[in-house]
Amino acid sequence: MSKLLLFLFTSFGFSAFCAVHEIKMLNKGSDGEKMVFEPAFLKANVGDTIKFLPVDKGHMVEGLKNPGALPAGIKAWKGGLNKEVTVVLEKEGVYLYKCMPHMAMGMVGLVVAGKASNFDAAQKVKFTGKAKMRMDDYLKKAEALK
Ligand SMILES: [Cu+2]
Repeated sequence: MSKLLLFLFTSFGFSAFCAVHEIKMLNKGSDGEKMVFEPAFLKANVGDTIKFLPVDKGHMVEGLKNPGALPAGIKAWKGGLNKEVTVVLEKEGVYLYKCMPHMAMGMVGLVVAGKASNFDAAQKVKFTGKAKMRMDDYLKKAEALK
């Protein structure tokens, strides 16, 4: 009996409550934009897992170290070039990340886990050029989840 319950709990626990989301690192997105994460804006839940997939070569992903770019207590991760990276969304809030080699081409992204509770701080992180244009768009979507 207890084994059965444990089985039900673990299998349902993972499938029903903790989703795995894939974000592709691409030279060209499905909308024709160059050097993108897809999707670059993602709404997920606390406890979910994000898998960054190096579909095209030459990309990497790292969490921004700027104050407020990640929920309090989350350490910025840094993936290697052409490496798959798994990030568990352990805390509620906004997670800002980038591909260092293509930051100037606007290769940035944003995940919200649950509510965008650190939105005001995340909004203060400075971006320039194309990265700013894209991030402003993602932030607008995140603002609705405050
Ligand atoms: Cu890149």
